[in-house]
Amino acid sequence: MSTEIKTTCPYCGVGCGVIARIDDNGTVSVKGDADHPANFGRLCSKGSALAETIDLDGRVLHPQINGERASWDKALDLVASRFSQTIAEHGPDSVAFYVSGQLLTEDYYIANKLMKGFIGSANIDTNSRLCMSSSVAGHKRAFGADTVPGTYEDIELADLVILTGSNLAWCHPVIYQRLAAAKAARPSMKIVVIDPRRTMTADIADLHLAIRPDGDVALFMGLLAHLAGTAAIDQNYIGKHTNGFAEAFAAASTLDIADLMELTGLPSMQLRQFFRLFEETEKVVTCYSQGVNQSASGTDKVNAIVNCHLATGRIGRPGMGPFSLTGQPNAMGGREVGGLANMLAAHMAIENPEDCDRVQRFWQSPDIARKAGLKAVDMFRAVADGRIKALWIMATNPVVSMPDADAVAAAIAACPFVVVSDVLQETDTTQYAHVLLPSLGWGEKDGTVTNSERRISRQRAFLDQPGEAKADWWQMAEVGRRMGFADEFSFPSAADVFAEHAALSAFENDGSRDFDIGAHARTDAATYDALAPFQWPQPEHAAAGITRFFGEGGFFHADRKARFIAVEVPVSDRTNTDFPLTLNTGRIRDQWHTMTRTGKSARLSAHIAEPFAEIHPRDAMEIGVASAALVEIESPYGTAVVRALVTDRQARGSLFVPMHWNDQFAAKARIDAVVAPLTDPVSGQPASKNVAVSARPLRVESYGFAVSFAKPQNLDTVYWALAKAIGGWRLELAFDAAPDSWTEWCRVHFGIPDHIEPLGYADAQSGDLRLAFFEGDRLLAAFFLARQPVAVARNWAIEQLAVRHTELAKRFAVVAGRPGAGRMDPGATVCSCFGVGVNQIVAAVRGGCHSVEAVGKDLNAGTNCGSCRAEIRGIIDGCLAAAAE
Ligand SMILES: Nc1nc2c(c(=O)[nH]1)N[C@H]1C(S)=C(S)[C@@H](COP(=O)(O)OP(=O)(O)OC[C@H]3O[C@@H](n4cnc5c(=O)[nH]c(N)nc54)[C@H](O)[C@@H]3O)O[C@H]1N2
Ligand SMILES: Nc1nc2c(c(=O)[nH]1)N[C@H]1C(S)=C(S)[C@@H](COP(=O)(O)OP(=O)(O)OC[C@H]3O[C@@H](n4cnc5c(=O)[nH]c(N)nc54)[C@H](O)[C@@H]3O)O[C@H]1N2
Ligand code: SF4
Ligand SMILES: [Mo]
Repeated sequence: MSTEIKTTCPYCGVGCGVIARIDDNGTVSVKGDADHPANFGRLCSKGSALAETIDLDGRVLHPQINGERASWDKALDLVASRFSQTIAEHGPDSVAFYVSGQLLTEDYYIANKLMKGFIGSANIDTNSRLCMSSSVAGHKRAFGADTVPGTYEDIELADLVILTGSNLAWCHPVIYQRLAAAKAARPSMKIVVIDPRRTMTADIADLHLAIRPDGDVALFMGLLAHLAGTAAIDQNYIGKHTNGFAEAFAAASTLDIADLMELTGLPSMQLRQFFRLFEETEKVVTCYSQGVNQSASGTDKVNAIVNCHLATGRIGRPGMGPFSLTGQPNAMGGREVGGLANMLAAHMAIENPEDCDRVQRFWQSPDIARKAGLKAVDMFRAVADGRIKALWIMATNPVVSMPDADAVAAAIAACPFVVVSDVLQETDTTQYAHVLLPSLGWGEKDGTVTNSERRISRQRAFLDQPGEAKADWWQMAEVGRRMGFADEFSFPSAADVFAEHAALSAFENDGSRDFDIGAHARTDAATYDALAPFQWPQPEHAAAGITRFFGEGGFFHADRKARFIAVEVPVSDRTNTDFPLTLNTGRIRDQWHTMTRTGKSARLSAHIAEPFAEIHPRDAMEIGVASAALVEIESPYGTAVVRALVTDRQARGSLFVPMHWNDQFAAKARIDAVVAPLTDPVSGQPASKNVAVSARPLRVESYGFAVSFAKPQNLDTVYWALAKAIGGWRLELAFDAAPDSWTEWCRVHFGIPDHIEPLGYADAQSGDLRLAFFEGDRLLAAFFLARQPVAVARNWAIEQLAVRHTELAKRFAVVAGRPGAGRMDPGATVCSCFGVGVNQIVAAVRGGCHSVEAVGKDLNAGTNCGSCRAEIRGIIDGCLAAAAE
């Protein structure tokens, strides 16, 4: 017997349906939900590994005050009284909430209601400021509301899909799979990828435009000017449904082809090819993500794109439209409840007094915020300079993810009262909490999320609630009650919160507000339980179905027309030659943000196990960093140390570093410590993709690699990076001086008992040293040291943690650091579902498997979630090209 529960993946904004299956013995496994309209059964590597991340290791299970266990009553009373007291003494703007697009809609609704309606301040902002706020601002300028017009189906129906500032293959893998399948079925479909880097996504592109950082506004201005002179322009749509075309066109036509080449860094041939493709293809969808949003010109980028769709009337019809891909599972739900400091609730505007009155009437609240609160970067500045004296951080890890992260850490450390609600005991942020509240995590909590295509799905609990952990909405509601608003925050369950949220969306809504889910205003426990995924809008009495906006106009400005925005080319402020390089930051396939969940999975950690900087071969040569050496990256704000990954996928003059690593997993790889707190002037979103930095090699005396059964403790070397491995941990190291005894060093950090003597090998001349500690036939730790980056077969070494070493010869093989005869080193993991390494794939290709399918037949690689198929194709192409030379 087993139970199956339908729920939604807690990672990216694709919002895939997941079926969790619990066996009688309590074992949980997950698979894709074939009935869910976002994924139709597909999952990516992260979704497939969900069951590996739900253990209670490292969880916070009881409330704590100053590090001491406390009861919920005591903790909540303290939070309520400190917030009330601070407000009484210093006014409502002296407190703040910093929340997250990973909260469920119900959590988010309560947080926003408490701050805006009852505390009476708009000082609630969210990590969506770092993620979606430029899209929100761009939508509001163009459409009069924060509306995503299209659906995922449009991406499949299009004849041209433009992906700009999106690494879809790694960040929205199931949309990528849907796109790849559509193209395979209909090869005439064209894909254009616009990204300074040649990413895995670029591998399915017919055209890759390696644009200069922040060249996007110019590119789409050029496109608008080009379209204006062609039959693609839709005068009828422009005339009937829009304003401001003449001004936008005039602004766009100031650039000639030479300007465009200069500003975008693209050859004229490619520019013309791109312009012509857009001109000649009616069904075009432009998907964009953080390469667009996270920029000092992010809002203008959004509007430059939207302008081209409005000018051609290619919006809101099947296969057509601009498409902002949301990052977090509930980025959209957060926008619906008004979780940003400059929004109100249910897509109503904080700057509109009628909206404020309406929300206040609905909430029957004593007060309502009537002006925007502080946006994330400004909020933490206000914490730093003492204007904000009480702060509640929920479901986000700002010490890792905020720009100028060291200053953010210092601000939080100095704040008189800090509450953190998280699922983990130890994160870079929880260490600063005066009150740490244990939250329920995925699988334990109930609520809803909205994905990129406006589809609302249930997350359902299928696990027992661990320890004393409680839902985030409950924590906030309890504090609201204790601050004196008992009636307004008495919600028996998440279903009641959802029903109130739905009712507010329909309240006095005559169709002038896009967000209306009035059909669900009477949701009760039973209907909530059974709620099937649905797309909004769904006003009362409206039937569920595929929904699109704006095909026939109907925008949300007062005149019901859209606005063209006359964007201008951003001025570059790169004058400081001390920081000549551009730092671009982003994501890798198998880690999620600050690694608090994906970092628990050995399988996911095997894909890329340490922080790195992609660097162009010529830049590497000029700076003097060899491949696999360590590189130190510096800006006026901070420094980071990561591994150099020399590759011509990276453009000259830029570095790419992932945002994931933090102080729990590496010595000094919080890249946001280096990122400047520069923001887009309209949206306030940080420009995390174009940061002026310098880079230099980090000179070290020796490099190390280790595998250890026990988690390595108290690491303090110039460089270390820790990752979970099957059977234990793997550790990359570098030393700037040798300790007195390497054996002792290993004992201390790997927890090796004194009675165990290592098997060892040392070569004083080369500096090579290897130590292996066995307890009986089991390997406890193996340590490899060299003057150059250590060349040991990593995955093979990790496997030694799990096998029995009964023969002495096998133990010596560990010291030798390489497999014995007849045993291949699998190499770095490419397919995390089946644990297939690069060396195995290369061998299969040499053995005659010349397609992704053939490799799949031979090794299973790429046949489950498919997230690695682009990489497998790359390996095949690389091998075949090498063979042809
Ligand atoms: N595996 C994984 N998936 C995730 C996440 C994760 O942590 N891990 N996080 C989720 C979240 S919250 C988000 S917001 C999304 C983000 O999803 P994406 O936006 O696709 O991911 P990023 O890697 O941040 O950035 C995308 C690309 O923008 C490019 N870029 C940089 N500068 C420019 C520029 O000036 N112009 C253009 N056109 N492109 C540029 C970068 O080179 C990068 O390849 O991913 C979601 N999915
Ligand atoms: N340099 C650079 N910086 C970036 C970005 C970038 O591309 N480059 N991207 C930005 C973007 S788009 C985003 S979205 C942010 C993401 O950055 P964060 O939001 O800081 O990243 P997460 O690791 O997702 O943090 C979520 C936290 O909530 C906890 N958590 C998990 N589930 C729950 C729950 O149910 N309840 C509670 N209370 N806590 C929970 C996790 O343990 C973790 O500590 O980073 C931003 N920062
Ligand atoms: S694409 Fe992957 S991470 Fe995103 S929702 Fe689907 S399974 Fe989860
Ligand atoms: Mo994000």
